[in-house]
Amino acid sequence: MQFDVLTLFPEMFSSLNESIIGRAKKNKQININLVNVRDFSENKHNKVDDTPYGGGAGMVMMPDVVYRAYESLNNKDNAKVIYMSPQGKTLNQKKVVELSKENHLIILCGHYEGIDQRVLDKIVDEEISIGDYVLTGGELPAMVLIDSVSRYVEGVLSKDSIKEESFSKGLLEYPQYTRPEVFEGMKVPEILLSGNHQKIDEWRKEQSLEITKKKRPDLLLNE
Ligand code: 4GS
Repeated sequence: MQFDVLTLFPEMFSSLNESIIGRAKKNKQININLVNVRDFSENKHNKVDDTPYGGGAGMVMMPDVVYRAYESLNNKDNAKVIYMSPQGKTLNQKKVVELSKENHLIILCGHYEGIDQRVLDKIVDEEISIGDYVLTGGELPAMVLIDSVSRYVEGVLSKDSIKEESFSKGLLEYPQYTRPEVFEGMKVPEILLSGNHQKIDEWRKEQSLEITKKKRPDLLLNE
């Protein structure tokens, strides 16, 4: 899967070189193309933002600079353009699965007070928020989107992980335990040592359901 990211801070995305997403990049299961919007400033000081018309605090990213950065991608396969913004629909797992079926996404990250509305109107297909709080930029949200969507790209996770996840669809995870068998006087639940895989599956399913009822009953109502 191809991700193109339009950002003023491409270096922030170096965290995607670690762990599972780093491996997916090395294995060419995903490709993340970082486009530095600043490279498309035609100003001698590489200026990318200006003060807002009408006054007010902060700076606004200029529409022509963002547009040139977008145009440099030659979006010929008509990839969906996503703008990370608190005004978008809040990301959930259903949306993540839906987006993982695309083979190319373009993600636009705003910084400062935001981006001139005219270029958003011209190029953005969909706005997505990662939650109801205000960040300094869309870079962390873009990384959240790339991470969550990449998990569903063929080969990124093991077949077993995918199977387990679809088995407990929409529920919270059951508790996990590893060695030692006794930690600070607390024993691992006996059933997990029994070797009875059918009973273990039943126990885990029941734990998932109970934990979800107790901590996030709202998830049980969502389809
Ligand atoms: C989010 C969010 C966000 C809003 C970007 C203020 C800089 C900032 N983006 N989900 N301007 N929450 N963006 O806070 O996506």
